[in-house]
Amino acid sequence: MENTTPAKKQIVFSAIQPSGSITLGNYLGAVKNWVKMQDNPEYNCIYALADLHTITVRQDPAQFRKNIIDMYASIMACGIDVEKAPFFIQSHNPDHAVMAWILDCYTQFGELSRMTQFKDKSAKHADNINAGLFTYPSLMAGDILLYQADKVPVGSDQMQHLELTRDIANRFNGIYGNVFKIPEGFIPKDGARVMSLQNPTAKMSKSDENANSFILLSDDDNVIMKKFKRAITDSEAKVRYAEGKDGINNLMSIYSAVTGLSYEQIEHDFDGKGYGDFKTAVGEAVVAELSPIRKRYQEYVSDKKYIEECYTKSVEFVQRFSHRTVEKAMKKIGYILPKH
Ligand code: ATP
Ligand code: LTN
Repeated sequence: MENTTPAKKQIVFSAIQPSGSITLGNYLGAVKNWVKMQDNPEYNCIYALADLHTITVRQDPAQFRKNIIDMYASIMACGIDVEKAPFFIQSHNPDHAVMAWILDCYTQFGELSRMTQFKDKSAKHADNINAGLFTYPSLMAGDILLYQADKVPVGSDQMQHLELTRDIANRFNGIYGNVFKIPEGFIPKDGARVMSLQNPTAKMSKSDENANSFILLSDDDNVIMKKFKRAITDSEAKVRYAEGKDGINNLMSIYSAVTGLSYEQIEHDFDGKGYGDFKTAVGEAVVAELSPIRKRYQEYVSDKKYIEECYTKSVEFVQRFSHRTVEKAMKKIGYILPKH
């Protein structure tokens, strides 16, 4: 792995939960940027599968195991190359659990109570509002702070967690001196919040009950085209970006994120055409982007040995950075460390 000089380059860290298949929202909001940043020589990137976070919602063991491998293979298929950016499994590095506990003790009950993801998920899983669901943000803060990350590419729904991460880090630094780098979010211009195709005022989410509301990376070309054709729009029948046209705005934002075309260009190209033509164009652009990923996924997922090699090598690489931060924080707090 090349990135052995983290001091000079900016450090990028991000993670995704293995809670099911990747949606177009996850891809455009986060993973597409992971790949871009990995290929940019200004950055040293570290990525993780946040499987410790996932058990805040009860998981079936066999399905969970499968999701971890599937998600790992899917992210690799999106273009992550562990030779450029280590991609490890969070539970393989115990420093995350240690740092989460430490940060729990520097995070206030009131702060955690205000997190919208906590409120949403407790409403959705009212029979299992466990302590982990509540302290989820300090585990996430630990993920980021352990690697002294400068930038964190995420979708806009994670900004609140990122703000809390900054507050916790500033609080800790305020007491003990400069222990943690203060990270910044990195939100894409288009695709930061991909909306449901069936209810464009709500976020596209893989846990939505209506399968027509989301696109999965595993959907085949026909399914993708069908889902776009059924997407909810308005009655104006004019392709333009405007307040109140949530369905069309969402489709334009997806189209722009995938093709790189500006809204003006899209409006110009579809001037005089109806929504049917536009939906077909969006569907085709998404198919062109996702179908090579689906093919690569098939190759990776059937090569368990290669995947194993990638995550093992990755965790070995990142641990020396995370361990340095844990020891630094522990010493500042007053802990006595073993002699090595
Ligand atoms: P769930 O639906 O189970 O709550 P999720 O689809 O929100 O999960 P996460 O694993 O929580 O997925 O998120 C992974 C990354 O994808 C995060 O960076 C998040 O901000 C981003 N993301 C999730 N949904 C969207 C979306 N609709 N648009 C843009 N980015 C998104
Ligand atoms: N909470 C994030 C996943 C996540 C994460 C992180 C993202 C866990 N740890 C660290 C960025 C940095 C989510 O996507 N729901």
